[in-house]
Amino acid sequence: MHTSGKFIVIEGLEGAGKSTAVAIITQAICAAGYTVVNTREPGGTAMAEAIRDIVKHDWQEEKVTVEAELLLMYAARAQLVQNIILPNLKKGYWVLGDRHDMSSQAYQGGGRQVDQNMIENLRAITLKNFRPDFTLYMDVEPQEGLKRAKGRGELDRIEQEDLSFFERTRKQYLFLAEQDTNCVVIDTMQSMQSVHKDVELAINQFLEC
Ligand code: Z5A
Repeated sequence: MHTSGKFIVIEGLEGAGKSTAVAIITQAICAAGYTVVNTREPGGTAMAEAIRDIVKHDWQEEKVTVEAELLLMYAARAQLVQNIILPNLKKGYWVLGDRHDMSSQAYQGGGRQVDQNMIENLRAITLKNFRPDFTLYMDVEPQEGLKRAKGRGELDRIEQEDLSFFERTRKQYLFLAEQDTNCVVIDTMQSMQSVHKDVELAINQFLEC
């Protein structure tokens, strides 16, 4: 499918500061004269939001299997890409995603240690060759990210995983970011002010290209 808008994605562990980065980038893209459509994953359509509730929910005695979690992430993504992302890109709008496929590769591939071939097959079915034009990976040490997330209130099912899960997820994120020439890593262990500056610099450099 031919698209004329750009697809930008913010990635990172919980508490990395994605929400703030989304606000800064939205403002920068609007200032450059483009219309921005914001999405989040899992979620962003009525059905995908229902899936979000399911995956974030704690089912107590019923164990959520690694396979069910993985398939639900891709089901939500299929709904969002086909109903929202691609049609808006085709109209020439820019789409700013709070998480996308890199999350599945990092959380399910790294954290849950799902076989890479299984993820590749689901990617091929769901996304074909569709990829973000630009990704900002907000890097945070898991302990610090979880501390920030806890400061905001109750932790959901995935956030309750042990530290080693988030360490594997971060390691995979860093590996993926290094392989991706369209990805910039932002160090979010700095002050909020320095993080803001780095995010602004990264988006402005992309806008100038
Ligand atoms: N998931 C998955 O497993 N597979 C997939 O394919 C996809 C997702 C798509 C979605 O949860 C969950 O689904 C997520 C991954 C999984 N689960 N986990 N665990 P979500 O969307 O509800 O949660 P999130 O994406 O992790 O959002 P978050 O916790 O809100 O993170 P954030 O947006 O990066 O954080 P924030 O709200 O911007 O900042 C958190 C707090 O930290 C806030 O009070 C800030 O003021 C503070 N903060 C931020 N930056 C700083 C700095 N630099 N210094 C000090 N304090 C700071």
